[in-house]
Amino acid sequence: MGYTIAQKIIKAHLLSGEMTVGSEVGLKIDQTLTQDATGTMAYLEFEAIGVPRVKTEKSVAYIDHNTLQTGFENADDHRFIQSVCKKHGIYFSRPGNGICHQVHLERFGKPGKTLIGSDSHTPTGGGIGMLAIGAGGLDVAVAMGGGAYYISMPKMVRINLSGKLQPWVSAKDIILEVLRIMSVKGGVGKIIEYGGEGVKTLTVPERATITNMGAELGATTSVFPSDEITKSFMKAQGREEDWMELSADEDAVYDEVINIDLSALAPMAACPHSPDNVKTIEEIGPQKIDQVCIGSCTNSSYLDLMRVAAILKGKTVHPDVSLAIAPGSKQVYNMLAKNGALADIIEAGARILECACGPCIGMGQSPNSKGISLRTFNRNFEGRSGTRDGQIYLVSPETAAVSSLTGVFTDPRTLGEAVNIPLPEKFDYNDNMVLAPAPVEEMDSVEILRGPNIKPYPETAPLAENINVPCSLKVGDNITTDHIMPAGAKILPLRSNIPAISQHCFTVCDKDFPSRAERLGESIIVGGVNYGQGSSREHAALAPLYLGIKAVVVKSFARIHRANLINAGILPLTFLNEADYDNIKEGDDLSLPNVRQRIADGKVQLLLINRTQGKEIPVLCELSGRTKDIILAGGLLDYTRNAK
Ligand code: MIC
Ligand code: SF4
Repeated sequence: MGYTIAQKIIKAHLLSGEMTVGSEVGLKIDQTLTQDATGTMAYLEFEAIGVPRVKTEKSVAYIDHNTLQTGFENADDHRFIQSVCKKHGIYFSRPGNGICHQVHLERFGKPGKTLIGSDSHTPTGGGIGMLAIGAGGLDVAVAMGGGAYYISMPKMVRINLSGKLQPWVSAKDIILEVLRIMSVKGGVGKIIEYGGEGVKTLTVPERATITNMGAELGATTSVFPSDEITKSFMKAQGREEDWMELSADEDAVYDEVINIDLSALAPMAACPHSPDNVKTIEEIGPQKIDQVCIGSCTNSSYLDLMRVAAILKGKTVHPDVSLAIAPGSKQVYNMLAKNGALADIIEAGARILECACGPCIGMGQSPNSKGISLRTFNRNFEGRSGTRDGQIYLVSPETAAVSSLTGVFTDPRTLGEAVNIPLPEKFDYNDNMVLAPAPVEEMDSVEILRGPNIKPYPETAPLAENINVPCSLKVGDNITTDHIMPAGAKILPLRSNIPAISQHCFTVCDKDFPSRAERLGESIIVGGVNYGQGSSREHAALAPLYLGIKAVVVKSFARIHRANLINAGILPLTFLNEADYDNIKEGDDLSLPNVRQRIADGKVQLLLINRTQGKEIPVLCELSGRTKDIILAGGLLDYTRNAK
């Protein structure tokens, strides 16, 4: 039996476990990336692990999220990360160099290698045939220290692409179609591989748009083959020697196959407030819009922005629309500046931002009240834009650009004949904004620079014998990490300060939650399906840890968040019978008797007693040998320290 692309990479990196679906596999990690909003914590954790020099082939730290710098906090974090990188062997991509996923694809990613990143959109690297996975900061810290990264062996999904996109229909429309078919939880426990004749019609930046937004399916990762198209992209980046061919075997077996005819696709939008709430632009109709934002790690490549510039050239943005554009990297920005496309964009009236995440994470450009904003980004969760009642639609750069001119939702196919924008034979690359670490012999003299807002990792304790605590919060289905630990310009500066940021935990759902949890001392949270979807931010586990959350009981979890809860020593429990969700109310007194002993004995089923309602609720605590030991120890940091 042949192997899929992902199975080939996993096999070549397998340190422990067997490649049977659902069983835990430990992988050797070749590369890591961090960004600044998760990076400070990840490097504090790396320091706590105590390994002097990273053991990966390449580790890169990017500064791209917290670049508004409305106070000293972010600048201090940047300086801290820069000094850690210099000392411990990590490359440092300076603020201004671009968004981690875009830059990593351009300059560092390699087909056939493994990459984990403390950001959920790390699978962007799958666009060049990497096995690139989003993870919590602590998992990245452990991998930098030479430890394995563990996943449960995913199912394999093959998406066969046939035909060719019509003019003005875009790679974004392909992934929106996949989201329409599979939903935001359809990819959980799966790796999505693309194949078929249609793959040959897609350039690397287009493939990367698709693998990037595979994160919104809840998938472990997404991957394209590495072929001649990949080779010419890497050659144009001056990195031909980093290329290798990689494709699935003819007789590879997939658990699920989906067929998509590219020629049948139309421009689409993910409507508020979920990336899988997909409609065609035609179905939405010519509704008035207020704002357009173009950029983010999904759609900010040279190709995307050249298409946007071609649409805007010689025109003026509609008087009722604000258009903001953030190129994905310095390379892209610079090339647009040199070839005149930037002038076309400026001339049309766009508001040009620095190359960073910006509005995607609510760092500026929040829309007006009830404002309809078309964005080329990947997430439209409620409130994420910084405007609580903002109506965010996720669209392609082509749909965004043409709509910014007309002031209403507009199908870009109305533009008529397509413009042909070939990828350059040579990108204008220059790594002058990437700082190499100090040589080993100088590392001891590098001083780590810590600002006053940088606080230590919260206190942990080994799992207690019994848990007798109330339910402090009950939430519904599809709770995102943006609900649990909101981001945005006001809260992001607190990412290095868990006591302070925890005061914002769950305030989107219930503004009194932090004070109530603190008053109760210790408590349990109850939730519905796909709890914790979205970001990899471990703050969505560390803030609850700080607020005394001992367990989270839900119908089902999103992958990265579940791993982050375990890493933080919080019990991730699922209802054996989903209907029992109705048997707990906020404020009920709950018990998990003999919980430590039962988990130590390897019991999967535990008893949750609702003492207020006098009900016994069976719950599942599915842990492997390793994750069991992590939970017993009180989290991955203690487990790793104890193992030393
Ligand atoms: C996001 O898009 O939600 C983020 C901000 O990039 C997060 C990381 C974070 O919260 O810092 C992610 O996707 O993991
Ligand atoms: Fe940055 Fe947005 Fe991409 Fe997250 S999704 S890495 S915030 S651009």
